[in-house]
Amino acid sequence: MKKLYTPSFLNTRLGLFSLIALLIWVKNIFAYTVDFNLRIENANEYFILLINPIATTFFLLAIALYVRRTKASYITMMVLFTIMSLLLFSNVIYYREFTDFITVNTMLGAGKVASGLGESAVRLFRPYDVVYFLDVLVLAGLLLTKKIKMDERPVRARVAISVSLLSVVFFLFNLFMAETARPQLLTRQFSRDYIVKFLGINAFTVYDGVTTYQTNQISAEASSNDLIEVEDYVKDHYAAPNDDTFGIAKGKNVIYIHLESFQQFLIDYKLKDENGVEHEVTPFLNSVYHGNSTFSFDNFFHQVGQGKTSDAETLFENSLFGSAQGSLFTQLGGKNTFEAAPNILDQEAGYTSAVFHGNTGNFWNRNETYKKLGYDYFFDSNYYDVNEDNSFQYGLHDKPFFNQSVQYLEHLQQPFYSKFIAVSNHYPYSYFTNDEAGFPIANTSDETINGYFATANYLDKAVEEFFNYLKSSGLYENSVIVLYGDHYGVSTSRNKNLAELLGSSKALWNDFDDSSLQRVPYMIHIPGQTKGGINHTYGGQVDALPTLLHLLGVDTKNYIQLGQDLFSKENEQLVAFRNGNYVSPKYTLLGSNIYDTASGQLIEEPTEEVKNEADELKRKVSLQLQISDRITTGDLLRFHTASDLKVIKPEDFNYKNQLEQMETIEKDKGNDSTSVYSKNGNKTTSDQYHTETYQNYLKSGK
Ligand code: GP9
Ligand code: MN
Repeated sequence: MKKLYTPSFLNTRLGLFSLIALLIWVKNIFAYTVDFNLRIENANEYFILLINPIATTFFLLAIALYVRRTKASYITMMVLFTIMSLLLFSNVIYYREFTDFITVNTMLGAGKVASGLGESAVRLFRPYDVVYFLDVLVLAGLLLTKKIKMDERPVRARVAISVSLLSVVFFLFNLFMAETARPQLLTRQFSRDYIVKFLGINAFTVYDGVTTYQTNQISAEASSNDLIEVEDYVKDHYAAPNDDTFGIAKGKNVIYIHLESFQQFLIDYKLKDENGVEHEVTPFLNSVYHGNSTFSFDNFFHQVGQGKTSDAETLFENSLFGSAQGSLFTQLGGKNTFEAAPNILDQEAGYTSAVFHGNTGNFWNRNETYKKLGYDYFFDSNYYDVNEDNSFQYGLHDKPFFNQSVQYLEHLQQPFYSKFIAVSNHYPYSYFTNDEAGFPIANTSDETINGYFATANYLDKAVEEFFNYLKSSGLYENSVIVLYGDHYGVSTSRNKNLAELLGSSKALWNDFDDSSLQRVPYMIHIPGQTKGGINHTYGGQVDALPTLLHLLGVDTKNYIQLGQDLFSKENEQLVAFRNGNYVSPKYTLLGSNIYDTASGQLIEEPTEEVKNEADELKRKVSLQLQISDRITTGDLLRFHTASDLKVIKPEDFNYKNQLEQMETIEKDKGNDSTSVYSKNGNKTTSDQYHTETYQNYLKSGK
């Protein structure tokens, strides 16, 4: 037999160390390209992806270099090699099922995950999976059979330290590159995909472990006594429903339409093109806004922090604020107990619930959080036909999104509580270059602002098409459709560039103008109602849940909610921003400056009386935010048994094969099935959906 030849460098500790590091790198890159779908946007991201396994691999593997005793050192090296390979491979398997990475919480609840994977875990294996562990076995074999000889000479301490230090330096370089490509990557915690894409699996796992530990620490110290103060606050702050509006939408389906990055100023806005011709940006939404079936609000503010969209969701679903830093969905969404809309409506009135969104499920940790909120179904990008042409970095474009959602929507049992998260009108508001192009582009020095109107117009058309479908399918009459903007689209730092388009100027623009622009639409459209109109009450997203529940005839007294029904006569009209500033009909507080809200003037020398009034409002706002933070960081709702809400078990929810799940329910219910599909004689309503591109729309001359 031919003698197996092993290159001599493998007989040194550093030689084997280098080979293992190389193998780990190769396997990571293999997983990135073959198994994970990380949506690489450009050459820079590609570069970061290529380098990201290096620092952590060297850092961890270097531990073996400090071990002087021969055998122990080799064993350490092989154990680390095995652990890193296993971590990668388990993520690969998990990803194939869940399109997500393994969190520390998932590991701790491994039994539950296994049950989520089902008996079918084996079907997740692929023949080529041998690449993930063959190298470990071969090296172990070569060492055991002494084909690779163990080097008796310890690695010099200086060398070991240098490797560790270099890997730290390299990690900092990696982090710097990542932060440049995706600012606030770690603080805002957008998605697990991003952290893996920019820092790699090892770093992701460590980071996730540290943050999980931190959040667990805080909630471990909390006790049911902490709830007393919260309950007192909620009781004092409760605003009783208004008899005129309580229950006017009772029993109706709820269809939330999340208007991405949509600010109030877009409503009724007309953009001038280069010839001075005015173009209404959102004609359809304007018609909804002004219609007498719509209760519209023109002093409604977003209250999000760094968690942006996810914070808006937290506010709307729970009437609680997002976290002071980062995203509550990401930090606590998979772990905390909530008293969220889907659970409340299920319990109080037998609602089915579903979210539709054309982005990957783990963005903002939605796939875990929605279960804890009690959402029966979550249709993420896995349920849509998403390709290069119909999507961008945040997922599927709005027209195909609404269109493709219908095939699932029609199978939901009514009444349902649903949410459609649109996304095309998202920074950087890139211009369409296909058949959707054509709406004028603004002409400012800021590219972001320039495209904002065209993407908003696209969203407007997408929503219109969806409304048309709702009408033709018969859903419309049985539903209340709530449209809201989640947060600003133009960030404060860019507002000066927007000033002229809003009839102001760079020179005149001030902080008060910035705060005024935090208005977002809030429109409650109730077909059949004629008493709608534009309501000037000051309110924020935290107020949406009690407002909606009261319209549906559900009293909110027993729940922990921090907002107030906007129709209530007791509403105090005080809007907290997440940073502690506020707006009220009388005063607006920005930092230490008090403005007169009506005139927008800074009150240069406030009298004692003004100061006291403004301070009192500040105290209330701080208290509301503090109470919210206490509830969320301490996970206090787990102690709130008075609400009698069902305790949610995430393992009861399965966001796989949801069409089959809904069809089974339809079959089981037979004639009692209330889905649109069943009502339509077991025929799809998808053919009632009509969509057209902007170019075709122009041609049709409508
Ligand atoms: C992504 C989308 C955008 O899925 O909801 O979130 P945002 O960046 O606006 O917070
Ligand atoms: Mn958003």
